[in-house]
Amino acid sequence: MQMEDKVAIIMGSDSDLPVMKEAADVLEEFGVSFEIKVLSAHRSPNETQEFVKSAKDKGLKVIIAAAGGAAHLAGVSAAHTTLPVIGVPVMSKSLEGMDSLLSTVQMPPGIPVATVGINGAKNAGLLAIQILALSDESLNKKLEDYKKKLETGVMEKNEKLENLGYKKYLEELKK
Ligand code: RP5
Repeated sequence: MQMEDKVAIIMGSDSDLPVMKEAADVLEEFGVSFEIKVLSAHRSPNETQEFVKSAKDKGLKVIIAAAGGAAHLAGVSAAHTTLPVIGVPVMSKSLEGMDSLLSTVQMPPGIPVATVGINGAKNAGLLAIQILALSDESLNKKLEDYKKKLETGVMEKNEKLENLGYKKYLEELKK
C-alpha cells in the first residue's frame, strides 16, 4: 500500500486475478492508484476483517471485492466499513457464476454492495473511478473523454455498416 492509494482491489483467491486484471488495467489507464490483494472471507477471515476495518483510516475511498462460488467477500467487507464496496461475482466452475452473482448481490437492507455483472471487473474499476470523480474534476474530465470515445466508436461502426452493407460488414467481422 502506498500513501496515495485510493482503491483496494481484494479477491478471494489468486485464481480470480485473470478476471480482476481488468479492474486494475482501467484504474491504471485513468491514473488512479490502487492496491491489490488476495483476502478470503472464509480462508483468511481475520486478515480480511483487519484490512477492511483499517481501510478508511489508511485513506482508501472505495473497495472492489471479487469472489466466486459462495462469494461472501464483498458482503463481509461491506459489513465492516462505511466505504462503498463494489462486488465482482467471478465465474465459477459449477454454476457458471450464478452462485457468485446471487451471493454477492442479495445483501440485506442496510448493507449495500454495488454488484456488477459476472466477471464485470472493468465496470467495477470504472464505477470506482466515477465515485472518486465526484470530488476530482480532472478525473471527471477523463471520464467524459472516455465516454466520448465510446460514442465515437459507435458512430464509426454505423458509418461503416452503412457503407459496406450488413453482409460485407459480417464478413469483415469474421476476419
Ligand atoms: C473463492 O473460491 C475465490 O474467490 C475463487 O473464485 C474460488 C475458487 O478459489 P480457488 O480454489 O481457486 O483458490 O473463494
